[in-house]
Amino acid sequence: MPLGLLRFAMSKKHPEPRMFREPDALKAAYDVVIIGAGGHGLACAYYLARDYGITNVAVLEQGYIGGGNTGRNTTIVRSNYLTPEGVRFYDESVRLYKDLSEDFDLNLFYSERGHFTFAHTDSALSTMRWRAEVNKHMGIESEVVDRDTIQQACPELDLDCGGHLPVMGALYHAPGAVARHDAVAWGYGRGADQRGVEIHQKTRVTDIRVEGGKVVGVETDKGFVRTGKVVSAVAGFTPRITEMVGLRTPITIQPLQACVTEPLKPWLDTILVSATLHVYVSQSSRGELVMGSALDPYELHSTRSTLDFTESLSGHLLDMFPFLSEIKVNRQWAGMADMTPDFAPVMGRTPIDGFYLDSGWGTWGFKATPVCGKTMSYTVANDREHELIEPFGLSRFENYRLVGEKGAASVGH
Ligand code: PYC
Repeated sequence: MPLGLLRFAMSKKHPEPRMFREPDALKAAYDVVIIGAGGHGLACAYYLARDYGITNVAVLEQGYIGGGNTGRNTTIVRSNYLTPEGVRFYDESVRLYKDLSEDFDLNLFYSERGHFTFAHTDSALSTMRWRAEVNKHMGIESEVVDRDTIQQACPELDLDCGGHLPVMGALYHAPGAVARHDAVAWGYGRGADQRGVEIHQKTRVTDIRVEGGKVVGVETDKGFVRTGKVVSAVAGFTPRITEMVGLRTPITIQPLQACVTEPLKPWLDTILVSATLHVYVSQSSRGELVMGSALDPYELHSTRSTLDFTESLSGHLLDMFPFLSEIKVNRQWAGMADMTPDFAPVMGRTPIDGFYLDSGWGTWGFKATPVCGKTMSYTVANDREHELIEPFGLSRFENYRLVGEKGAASVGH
């Protein structure tokens, strides 16, 4: 490294501003406490401060910013869902994502790639048609395409998948995109911090105090803080938080694993999903193939990775792209997916006054980040559900008003 550059780097004359302050001790009281400094919690804090002027907010994080599911996904953004409720909700998220880099003045590497979900059977093709019709009806760009169109978009693909499960067609969704996941959390964190929100990392919530059916504060490993409003945005830790307030939900936790290969020259510029082969894959701006598969088929509160996952995913990837057989897998990881019976989220107020849930993300929390921030901040500020999240209340499980979204999962779970 040239000496001049090293001297510049070490000099105190040009300090690089840090992205966030590190606040000292917790204050005695906040207007709102948000549990979880992932994308969702930070987005809620950001919009509370920016849109409602509510800045006396603490975001409490047991680990570090974006270290949970925000940093443990495959960064896909899309809105080609199955139910009108889901389509409307995720479409707003896609709309917000498009402007986010400019909004933050931070490059999120938001990259529209087009998203193909393959159908290998007649019944899968009819679900794709169903989704395409719902999508088009709601103004979303989605259409069923034939084999030639897929082959043109990705000449490297073996459409017959080694003769095992030929691709018959696909649902094509032009706005499908990828973005840099950790930068999404940093952007929201920095924006919230600049507006006065405190982000306390390495601060664990140990209990939530409820008196007379109302939240009055949270216990943490750094002391008690008073607050009348607590937002839980902790994905895979949701059952631990809801237990603190004595709330029962049908949320269960299952690991969702993913991995990346060594970097390759750019060759894959679309996002490809095969529900039947349990594969989704895209190429990152660094050249790595980012890929994942179905949920681990059991309940487990853990982020351990398994060889079994990598072996089976690699086998299926090779059905699609035999020429990748010499490529190395560089890293793998797991998130803890908070699953609901109908694959729709659980959002909004709860029977405990002042306790709000942003949960039930299953396998699509990352793509919902901006719309969650917008709708949860509205709900907390106004004590009334934002209209986009009205269908996703916890009470739907008692009232038999489920929002069946399983057919929109990338892969069969
Ligand atoms: O729903 O697009 C998706 C997805 C990709 C990875 C996990 N879920």
